[in-house]
Amino acid sequence: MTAQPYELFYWPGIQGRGEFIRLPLEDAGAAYVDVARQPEEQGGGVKAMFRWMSGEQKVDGPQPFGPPFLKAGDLVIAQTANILQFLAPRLGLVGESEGERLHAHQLQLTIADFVVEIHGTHHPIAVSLYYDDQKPESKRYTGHFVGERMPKFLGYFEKVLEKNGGEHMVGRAVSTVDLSMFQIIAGLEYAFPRALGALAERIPGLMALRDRVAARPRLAAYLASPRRLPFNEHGLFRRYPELDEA
Ligand SMILES: N[C@@H](CCC(=O)N[C@@H](CS)C(=O)NCC(=O)O)C(=O)O
Repeated sequence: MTAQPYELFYWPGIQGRGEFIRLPLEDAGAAYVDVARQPEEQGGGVKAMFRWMSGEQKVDGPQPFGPPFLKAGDLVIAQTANILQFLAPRLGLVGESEGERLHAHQLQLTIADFVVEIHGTHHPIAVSLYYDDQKPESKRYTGHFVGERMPKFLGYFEKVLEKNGGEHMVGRAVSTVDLSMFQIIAGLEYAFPRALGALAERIPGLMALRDRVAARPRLAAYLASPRRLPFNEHGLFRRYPELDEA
């Protein structure tokens, strides 16, 4: 653990990829500041985040391309899976062995692949365009996502969980991967209630894992607090009913 609080940099109004970092920090009761959600007068806001991304703030190493990124002491690191690989051993959220840590990272990278495809459901053509400007393409993309890719990814994660004994995605105790799986299921349930409902009986292990993670005392308190931003139509998981019918 660093002596100073961790500083998390992420867009202030959405859960997005930042949530995959908030969850382990909250679960471990770690001291952290969600910098862009702090007032500008206190060194917060989006401007503070951009100073690091533009290189205006000197970084010992590459400046982050995009959020989330984490400052731990003098170290500034980006990429969700990379940040989790750094945090997990420090927060007691991965086992000791090299194999287990590599497998946790492997799963985290697969989750990152899935996240890109989830984002594509509302932005299949260009990140720079609004959803309203790519609605027909979103509907077509989401038909394939819901019919093929979502069952393929979730079926894979279900098998991984089952093969590992059904309690945890990796190792013998809760890890950052379990927390990320919670977020994936919670997000898909928000965005695609019909499609996830139809799949639920094929992924009983993941549904139960979601409930166990949500019941962890520090996470339950976090989820009920104003620190947990509600899902909305600006983030990664968006509820557009017309897409859930795709
Ligand atoms: N692979 C990166 C993706 C980071 C990313 O796409 N961040 C988004 C917010 S969730 C962003 O604002 N990116 C800036 C951009 O793509 O221009 C990760 O997993 O952290």
